Amino acid sequence: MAQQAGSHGVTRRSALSLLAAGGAGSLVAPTLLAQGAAGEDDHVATMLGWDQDSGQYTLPPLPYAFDALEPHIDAQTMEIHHDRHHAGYVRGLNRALEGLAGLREGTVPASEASHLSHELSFHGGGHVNHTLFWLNMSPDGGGEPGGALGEAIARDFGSFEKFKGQFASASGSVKGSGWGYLCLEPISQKLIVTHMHNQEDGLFAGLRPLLGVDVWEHAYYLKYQNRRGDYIQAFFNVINWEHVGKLYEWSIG
Ligand code: MN3
Repeated sequence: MAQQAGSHGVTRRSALSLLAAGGAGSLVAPTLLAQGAAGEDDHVATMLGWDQDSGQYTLPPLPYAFDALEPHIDAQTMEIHHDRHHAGYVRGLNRALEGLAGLREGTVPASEASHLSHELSFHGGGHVNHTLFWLNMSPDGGGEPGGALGEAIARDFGSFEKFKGQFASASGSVKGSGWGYLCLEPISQKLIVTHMHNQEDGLFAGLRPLLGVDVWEHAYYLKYQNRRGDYIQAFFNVINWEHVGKLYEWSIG
């Protein structure tokens, strides 16, 4: 497994490089940074696999075994999804950052700027989305959230069941590849459910993502084939509400 975050004092800067990516990087990173603001910057870098020595992002280890979410999410899907797909986003992110550095230094032609910006947004989004996704799940997950998040869901959706229906519907109706998301809208301080396409678009700036479900086919096809709805229902059995609740509390600050 790749090494984890090294030296101290760079974590905010490294997370901010994702912020600069735009797209989902600009959505998930503030939620992670909210924790940094509480004085735990090192943890932010660890979560995102920042390695100061190499100056690159590394693939954060899965916080549980590949088969830990069986029977809801199968081990083979988890292994391919984490070790190949997520690893590919990390490689793409590092490649884009390297290319952009070359652009600044004049070793990469200016005509590459648009392509590199898209690559940074796409792969940076992929990296932060998946980092959050693994933490959104747990072998001890499922059930319903308590605490402040449980109260906010009841307040903003009417009930947990109504939230669940909206989340399943938003996630199930992504056309092509994308994500379903439960977010905090920071101006009104209300929870909303929405979805985004691919790794980056579809959410307006400032939303704080709390819970995401990956509905790219690679996330479920081996076990569920075309039955995306069954996969989404199974996802509810592994949601780590404790972690989602912490993100909510950091986000409302
Ligand atoms: Mn995925």
